[in-house]
Amino acid sequence: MIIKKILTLAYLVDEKRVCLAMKKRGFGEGNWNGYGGKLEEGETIEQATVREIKEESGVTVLESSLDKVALVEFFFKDGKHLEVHTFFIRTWDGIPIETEEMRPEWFPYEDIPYEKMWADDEYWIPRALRGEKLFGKVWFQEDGKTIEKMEWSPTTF
Ligand code: 6OG
Repeated sequence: MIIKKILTLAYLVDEKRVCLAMKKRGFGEGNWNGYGGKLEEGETIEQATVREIKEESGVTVLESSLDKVALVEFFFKDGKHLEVHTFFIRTWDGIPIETEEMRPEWFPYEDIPYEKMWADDEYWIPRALRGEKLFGKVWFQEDGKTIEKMEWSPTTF
């Protein structure tokens, strides 16, 4: 059965660094990632992005501060299909705190720990940090984490 899920993913960024969070539980546990999750009933993608970042990091973000940088579709062999809407945020209120789910840390652009992140990240994050907007499709192998094939194309949002 094909189950398509819509997810949000957002990164706090400044001119030199990205805030990543260590996922302490759930899908992607043990990986550094941005903040995000599933849409709740009736929510827009932007509303869900703002809510998730508040829940997971404590910071307050306005929808107008969301800069959409990528839309990536992931295909897994078990039929799971994810559509991940990804944003960079350069203006927010507060300081990211450790929560039940996430432990935040700031990384310089050149020191992003790609070896402890989802395998797709090293292909699109550097491009997004240089200002590109991307639409991607990523197919994973049976293990659910090794990339089988990918397609990336420039887009506009
Ligand atoms: P919950 O299901 O725990 O949120 N996510 C991914 N992020 C990257 N960079 N690569 C992937 O490759 C991803 N798959 C999911 C979306 C899961 C969070 O993890 C992100 C959500 O922010 C497959 O609520």
